[in-house]
This record gives sequence, structure tokens and C-alpha cells, in this order.
Amino acid sequence: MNEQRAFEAVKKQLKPARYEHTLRVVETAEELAGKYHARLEKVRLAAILHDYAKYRPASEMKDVIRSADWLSDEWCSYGEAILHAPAGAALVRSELGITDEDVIRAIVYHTTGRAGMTLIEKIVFLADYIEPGRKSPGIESVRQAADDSLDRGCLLALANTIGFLTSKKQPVFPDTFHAYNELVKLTMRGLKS
Ligand code: DGI
Ligand code: FE
Ligand code: FE
Repeated sequence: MNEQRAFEAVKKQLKPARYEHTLRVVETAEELAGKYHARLEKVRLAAILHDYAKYRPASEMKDVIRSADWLSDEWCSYGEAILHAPAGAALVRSELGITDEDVIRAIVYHTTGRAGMTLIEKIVFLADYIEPGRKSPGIESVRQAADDSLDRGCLLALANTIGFLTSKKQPVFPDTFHAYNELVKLTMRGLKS
């Protein structure tokens, strides 16, 4: 799938404001890809398609996840906000014919993160969090961290998300904790050595 077709396909799926967000994520991801030496075409394609399923009904997203044998049913038990990430990955595969596993994985984990994220996954995860239209509390520290260290940027974004969810007594997807723990340990080691 070339980029132009991906833009056209995703535009049809999204409301205008969400499409504008997507364009800002693509730009931010492109900057991070340059800074951290990632494969630009893969990063851009994943960023273009990352919110593809955002406006599908929750029931449809759950059906899509449950019928994809490569996705865990666990995705369906942590609130509706995370469903669009794995469901989007399955839908760009079935509806748009996307086969690149690096792109698919970056879409699956763009909301929660996971331990062992690849460079492309980290970039899409962080770009989605810090794109210039975002206004969550603490966002400036995350933007600053992202300038120096991709891992530190992801860590602060994960910590903010976990803080936000726990303050509202919402469930946290286990991979989010696993990603957080991994990056805490990694960045602590970095500070000591
Ligand atoms: O789709 P976007 O709005 O661009 O951003 P996103 O894909 O990061 O989704 C943000 C939403 O996902 C927000 O409502 C918080 C929620 N979220 C993020 N991580 C988790 C989560 N919800 C649960 N239950 N568990 C998580 O680990
Ligand atoms: Fe999203
Ligand atoms: Fe997004």
C-alpha cells in the first residue's frame, strides 16, 4: 500500500479533528524517526494508520479481536479505549492488505506500549502522546525527555497514563505496567553506569 492510498483510506474512517491529529502524529513520528534512526517509510505508514479503527463500534472491535487468532482476548477486558489499537491492526490487515509486521505491531501497541517495544513501536507510541495538539498535564516534560531519550520519553508517557488511569480507578492493561517496569529498570541502569 502506498502512502497516498493509506491517507485516503484512513481519512474515510475518521472525523476531521481525528484526521488532523493523525497528520500531526505522522509529522512528529517523522521527526523522531530522523533523530533516532528508524525506517522512515515504516514509521510513517504505522503513524498514518494508527487510529484507523477509532470510530468502529466497540462490539465490532471486540468481534474483530476475538476472531484474530494472533490477538489475545485479554484486550477485550480493560475498557473500550484500548480496543481500537489491536482492532485497527487487524482491520488494516484485512481491509487494506497491510502485511508488514513492524507496521502491524506498532499499531497494536500504540496505546498501551509493551515490554520489548521495537524502535518503530516506541516512536509511534510516543509521537501519538506528544504530538503538538496534545494538552495533557505534564506533557511538556514528556516532550523534553523525548528530545534526549526515546526510552525516557516513553517512560514518562507511560507513568502519566498509569497515573491518569489509577486516579480514575480505571483498569490498566498489563502490558502498560510491563513496559513501564522495563523502562524504569533500563533508565535506572543508564543513570548508575
Ligand atoms: O487514540 P488516541 O486518542 O490518539 O490516543 P491513545 O490511542 O493513546 O488512546 C488514549 C486512551 O487510551 C485514553 O483514554 C487512555 C486509554 N489508555 C491508554 N492506556 C491504557 C488505556 N486504557 C486502559 N484501560 N489501559 C491502558 O493501559
Ligand atoms: Fe489511538
Ligand atoms: Fe492517536
